[in-house]
Amino acid sequence: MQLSKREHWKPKPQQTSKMDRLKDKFREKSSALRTELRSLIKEHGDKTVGDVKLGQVFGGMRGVKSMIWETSNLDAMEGIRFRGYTIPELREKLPKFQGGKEPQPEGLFWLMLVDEIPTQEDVEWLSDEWERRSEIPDHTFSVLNTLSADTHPMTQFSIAIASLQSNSVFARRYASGMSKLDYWDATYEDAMNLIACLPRIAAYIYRRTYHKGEHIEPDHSLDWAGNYAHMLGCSDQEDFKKLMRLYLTIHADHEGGNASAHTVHLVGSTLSDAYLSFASGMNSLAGPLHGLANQEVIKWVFEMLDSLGTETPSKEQIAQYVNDTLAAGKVIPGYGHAVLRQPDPRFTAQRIFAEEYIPDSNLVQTIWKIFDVVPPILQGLGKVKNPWPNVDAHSGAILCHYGLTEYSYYTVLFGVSRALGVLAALCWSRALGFPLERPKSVTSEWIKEFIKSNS
Ligand code: CMX
Repeated sequence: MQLSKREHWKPKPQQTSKMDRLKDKFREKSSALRTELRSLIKEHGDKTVGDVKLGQVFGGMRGVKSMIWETSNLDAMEGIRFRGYTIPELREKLPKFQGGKEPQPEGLFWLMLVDEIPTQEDVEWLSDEWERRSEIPDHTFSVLNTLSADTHPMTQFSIAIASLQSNSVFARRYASGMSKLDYWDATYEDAMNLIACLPRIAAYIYRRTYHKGEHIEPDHSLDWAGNYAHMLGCSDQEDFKKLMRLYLTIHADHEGGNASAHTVHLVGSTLSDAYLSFASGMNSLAGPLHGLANQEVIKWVFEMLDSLGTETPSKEQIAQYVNDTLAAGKVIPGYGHAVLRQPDPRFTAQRIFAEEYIPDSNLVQTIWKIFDVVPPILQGLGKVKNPWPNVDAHSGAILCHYGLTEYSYYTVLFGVSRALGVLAALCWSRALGFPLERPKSVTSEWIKEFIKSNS
């Protein structure tokens, strides 16, 4: 057989928009930074930015500076800043949907990608652009339909994302011989297309799993988050849409070292496209020490309420249940963090929302009582570095109020949001020409020899 006649995998060609104000801005900013960083690395590449201790080698690499992540930065005491802005600042400065109070995730994506607060018009453009790109291939729905309804929603989500990969612009252009300098362009197209498709896919998974496959058609007049809320079909729709705008903003990014972001970065460094990289990141988010903690929190709270036989437990009852959980050798879900050493501002943002919209909810009030009870108990153990609540401690109670009680689904919501940060960061990794990630591992034998020769 002739070489050229051999069967060769070719994804379908796709149309891309010629007028793209966000892409034009990204091109300009990223090419300037790329040039600047090249000369910075040439001149300062030998400087040391930190030492690695043996405890860090065994301890999950906490604090080891080893990656560039442009879109956000995490401070142990202050929490997350997205391009320098705290969550309260984002709530104030990012454009809102039709005069509402909550920021639109579109605005945060714009900010993370090009380091500028967008105008209202920019955000409307981006909403329309994602709407234009949101067509989902039939085979993705077919793939989902073949999965048994008891397949965990995160597994369904990951499979659906991987099934979209046949649309990858990056994979198609790479297969036909793309220049390295164009990697960012194809990645940008994939990131925009993938983000555009996520609400519909995620809502489809929810409705097929919990609502007998009775799907709700998208509402093309809505924004990205509002349309997702609409397709989920929860009660008190207007407030639920507001919640989703906030939720999908605050979960979007948490610098690069967290497990899901780092997974996307690592897999992406092999030049796997955005679909494969993001699906991998979602498999990482699905672990109970990471994103799945949002499901674990509310499950643990419901089990506590069932075992106490009340919907309004006292702080003393909660303290006893917390101690029992710890005595059984389990963690308190929603508490602790690998980096943070204060209450997570994402917890606080949700608390402020709940104080305004649903202060009388028994479940929400239980979350607030748990907040009063758990930190001193964890502190008393003497080993927990951060006794404070993280983002996952609050979300379930608010979602339950709006009728989204199926907690096995919660990590999918987190994942839809997380796409914004990790895919904006992947565009930067491609634009800045980051290489294949390949740290050094050592054996425990090597460590013992190292200690011997250094003592
Ligand atoms: N309940 C009980 N024990 C806890 C604890 C908690 N919430 N948080 C930490 N600890 C324990 C650890 O299990 C560890 O115990 P051992 O030494 O016996 O193994 C000890 O305290 C020291 O851990 P640490 O250094 O404080 O925490 P890590 O950086 O190792 O782990 C995290 C961080 C998030 C995995 C951990 O705090 C935890 O398991 N929390 C509960 C799960 C959770 O809420 N995860 C979501 C995090 C946010 C996210 O990524 O979405």
